[in-house]
Amino acid sequence: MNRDQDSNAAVLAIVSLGSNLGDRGELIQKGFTFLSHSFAVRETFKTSKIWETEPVDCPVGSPLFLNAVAVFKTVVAPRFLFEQCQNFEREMGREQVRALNAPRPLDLDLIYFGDKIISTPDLILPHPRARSRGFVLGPLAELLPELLLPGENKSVKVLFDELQDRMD
Ligand code: PH2
Ligand code: MG
Ligand code: MG
Repeated sequence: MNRDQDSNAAVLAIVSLGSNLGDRGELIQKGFTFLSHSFAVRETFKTSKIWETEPVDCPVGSPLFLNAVAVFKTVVAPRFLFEQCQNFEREMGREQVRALNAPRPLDLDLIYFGDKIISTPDLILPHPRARSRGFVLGPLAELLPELLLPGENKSVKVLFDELQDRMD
């Protein structure tokens, strides 16, 4: 598989990080280091604060998550980024066969890759649930409040604020 994109222009990528098993803070930090060292074009790597969040659509009794978002420019191809993230999740101890949304040491989800729209069985871009998940939108709104996800006419900040209002 090709590591690089066809064009050599850097593209903005967004990865959401989540952990609710093991040393969550250390795992998120390891995720940041992995992403910045493996894919980011120099000096274009930003991270949100780390948020502690309630599990959403997880098995009853699941532990709280730590979540964060990383935003960076990259010249690698989206599928390469996706597959490397999956390999790193496994390196951090994630089980291959697991129950839906079971607790995990580290989850790295590719949320956005420039204006790319991809629809394959294992990789959909932009991430289909990003626009309805506070644990993605909140950290992302810190970094890119005005961003419009492809196919969406409300900014990340507006989507997050609306989600918060529905929770009240
Ligand atoms: N990830 C999920 C399902 N539910 N809930 C929170 N709070 N944080 C997550 O990262 C998360 C979730 C699927 O990967
Ligand atoms: Mg996930
Ligand atoms: Mg995932």
